[in-house]
Amino acid sequence: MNTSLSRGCSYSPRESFEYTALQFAARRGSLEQVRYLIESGTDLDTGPDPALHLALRKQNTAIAHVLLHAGADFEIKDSHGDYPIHIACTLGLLDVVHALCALGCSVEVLTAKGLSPLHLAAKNGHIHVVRCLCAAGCNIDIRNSDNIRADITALKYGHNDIAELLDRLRVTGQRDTLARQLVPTSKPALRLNLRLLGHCGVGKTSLVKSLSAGLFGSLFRRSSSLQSNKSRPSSPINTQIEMDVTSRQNSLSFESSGNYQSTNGISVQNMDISNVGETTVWEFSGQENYFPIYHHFLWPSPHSLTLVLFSLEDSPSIQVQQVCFWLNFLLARQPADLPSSEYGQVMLVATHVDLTRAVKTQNGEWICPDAQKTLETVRKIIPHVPNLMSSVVIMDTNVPASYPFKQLKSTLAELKQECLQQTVGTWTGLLEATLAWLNSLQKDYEQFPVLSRSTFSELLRSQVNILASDHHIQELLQQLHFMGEVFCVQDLVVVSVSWLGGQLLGELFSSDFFLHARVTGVYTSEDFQASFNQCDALGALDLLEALDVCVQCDIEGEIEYEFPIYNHVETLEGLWDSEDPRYASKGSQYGGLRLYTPPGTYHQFKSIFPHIQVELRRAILANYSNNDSDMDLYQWHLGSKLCNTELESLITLEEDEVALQFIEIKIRGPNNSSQYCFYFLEQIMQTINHALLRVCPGLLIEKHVLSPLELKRHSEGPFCYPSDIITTAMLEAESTLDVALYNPNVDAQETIAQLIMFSDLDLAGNIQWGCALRIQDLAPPIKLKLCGLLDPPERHGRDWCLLALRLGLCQDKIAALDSQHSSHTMRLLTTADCSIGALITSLHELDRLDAAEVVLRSAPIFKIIEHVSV
Ligand SMILES: Nc1nc2c(ncn2[C@@H]2O[C@H](COP(=O)(O)OP(=O)(O)O)[C@@H](O)[C@H]2O)c(=O)[nH]1
Ligand SMILES: [Mg+2]
Repeated sequence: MNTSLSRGCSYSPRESFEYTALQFAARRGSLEQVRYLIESGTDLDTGPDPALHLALRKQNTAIAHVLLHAGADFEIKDSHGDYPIHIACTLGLLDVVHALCALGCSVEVLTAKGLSPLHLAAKNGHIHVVRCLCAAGCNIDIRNSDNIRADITALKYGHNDIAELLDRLRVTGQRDTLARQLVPTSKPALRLNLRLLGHCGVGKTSLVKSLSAGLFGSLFRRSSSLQSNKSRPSSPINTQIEMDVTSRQNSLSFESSGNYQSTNGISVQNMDISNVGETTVWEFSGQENYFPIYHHFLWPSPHSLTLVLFSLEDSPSIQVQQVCFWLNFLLARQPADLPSSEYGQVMLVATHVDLTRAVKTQNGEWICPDAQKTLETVRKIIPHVPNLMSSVVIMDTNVPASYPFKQLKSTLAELKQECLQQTVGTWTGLLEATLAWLNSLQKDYEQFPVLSRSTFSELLRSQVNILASDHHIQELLQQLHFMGEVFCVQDLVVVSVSWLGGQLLGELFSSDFFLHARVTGVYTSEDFQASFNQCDALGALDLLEALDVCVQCDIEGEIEYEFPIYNHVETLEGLWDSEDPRYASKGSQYGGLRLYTPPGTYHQFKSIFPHIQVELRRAILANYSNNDSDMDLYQWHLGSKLCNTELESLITLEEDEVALQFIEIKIRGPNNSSQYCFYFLEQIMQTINHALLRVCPGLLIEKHVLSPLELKRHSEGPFCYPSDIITTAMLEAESTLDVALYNPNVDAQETIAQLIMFSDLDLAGNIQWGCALRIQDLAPPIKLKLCGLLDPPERHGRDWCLLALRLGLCQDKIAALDSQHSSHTMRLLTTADCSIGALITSLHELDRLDAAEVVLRSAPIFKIIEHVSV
């Protein structure tokens, strides 16, 4: 350090010329340098103004933390006579005050001017700091050298809230009790979540009722159920039907016929199950209308048991289809890259066994090999469901206290035992007090149990614990959310989850409401109030917007809400006019994609498409606010048309002959618009991906490419190149740009440049082809699927281990992948340094065509390396 230079430019020589390098760095805010100096063993506390004090005066809190962590002395004064706690309290540096208190710093020392930390915080209006000091046990009656208490100081400076806080603590004498509430105890805060999924009529509600019924109730339940059996909507008893997956491939009917009362929305109940304890039970209706909101409630939780119910009255193929649907649905809604311990358990439950020819053993266990067979078939089709239990519970859901219910309860009890350890030390008195308080809060907000986070905090502080910091409250809300006691979304806290799932969403997504909803799906708040008068419309609309169900649009000064789920406007003719002169010339551009879910997964897009429409609308609104008002979006039932000056695109949800759903995206532009088209398509894909990530981060998506030649000719049913064909061809070609694929519809070849780049070879420089990308670029769901295939030992040893050898990993590295706690394949895929092309080749060489196909179908075809905005 050039001392003469710093002396020359320093305005107060007393403060600078004797500084060490650490003091300079701390003052200037060079975190890296501070770290380096600490590592090199420099003295931390050189005075008279130590580095810690200097960093704090400049509010360089990150540096202050590093210094404290490194052991800087926090009980020394600087040249002004201040301790670090004084500076932090004056400036309101809550994190630092917190850290100092945690380190046991004395909080009652006076400054040279005779002020205590509490006085400094009170004088400067830092209520968060005041709370922190009080929680840390600081004497609230402490007086300054003029014999004045801090609450009086606060009043003098106009900080009435602080004065009130201190006053209340003093008057009630509860300070110590409240402070103790904030400290975690050694108790676990564990509430299991039991989730029930399954088609309508499989017995979810009955199971929940039986679970909660006592012995007396159970006798009554049996007799009531006997009368209702005949009304169950189902196919005839026929377990003899052959597994016929082709003819009834997609007979996944979500109808709830029959005259039993199907559950609306999500029914949420808190139950105290014997031998298990408090459990939140979530029944998800099997009615399709409700599926678009389930992702909000199916987050991965290690403390959950998810039951997938199916009825043994249905044919085996229907059983398998339904179970596969629900497992895929669940997998799609959870991020795919968590350690398996984060997902909770999944178990199949076969119901209606009393209506089959199955028999019971002496202890009441049903013997029904068909149920186990369903599970085995499902495991073959979806081998990558984390924590899917290897046995099925077989039951008559209407007989509580029977053997299968004991089985279910003991599974829950075991899960609880496993989770206890992880949650030990998370219970606080604050949580306990809040749980007790929630009842009265729900009563106060009975009409509309939704609060903003700030109102919740305010009430909690005034009615439960005035010392709770923002951080305490945030943590508390998270705990309550995972327990199912409240539901937090964005800035809102719903304090009655059963109201949210049953009354609000149950009603608004019911088929009855759909039937009478506005065809356009567009409501003003008055319209909405008129069709839904159970609660305040504006409040409900805010909540629905936070749940991504609707988008608020400002149409020339009038506020309207667009609900794509209600939109039942039919497709207009002429939306994609083949005669439009702009797109009829020889040089006009056409291109498009189809998004599929992998073979064997059905019906996954329907509940997601409205979210894509919400996201498209938001993208347009964002563009409007950027003054780029050339964008236009028109939406109808399961379709959207997005236009950008000269370009047009059509985004629709379609179904093919075998009822396979896919999303189709078509783009067109006039002469010389290839680059624009390419980036426009990319932009739309980003918007769609955004919705997909939000709703179903675990869904595996395949991108197939539509024939540009046929799109341009407006052929009916243009040829669509499957992604695996494209990737295989790219892998085999000398150079990717040489790839040309055969289109049987027109008996001609189309080149990769035509398929991907709107024939513009200049774009090649902005693209990196899929096979050359690293395996880390594979989406998490692909990796999870590969884990399902490659983790289990294989007869000829062709598993993750041989793959690792092929990919060139040395013995040491392979040994390092071996761990009991997570998937070997996942570790291999996150650590190995190889390209996607090399992975496919290795899998082929190993003769693991199953795994190779997964990668071929779902790996990205290309990635853009240079973004251009259009
Ligand atoms: N015989 C018999 N009937 C059942 C069983 N489970 C449900 N049911 C009947 O099937 C109908 C639909 O049941 P419910 O629990 O409401 O189905 P959910 O739509 O899955 O909630 C009701 O009439 C039930 O009594 C079962 O295991 N055996
Ligand atoms: Mg039900």
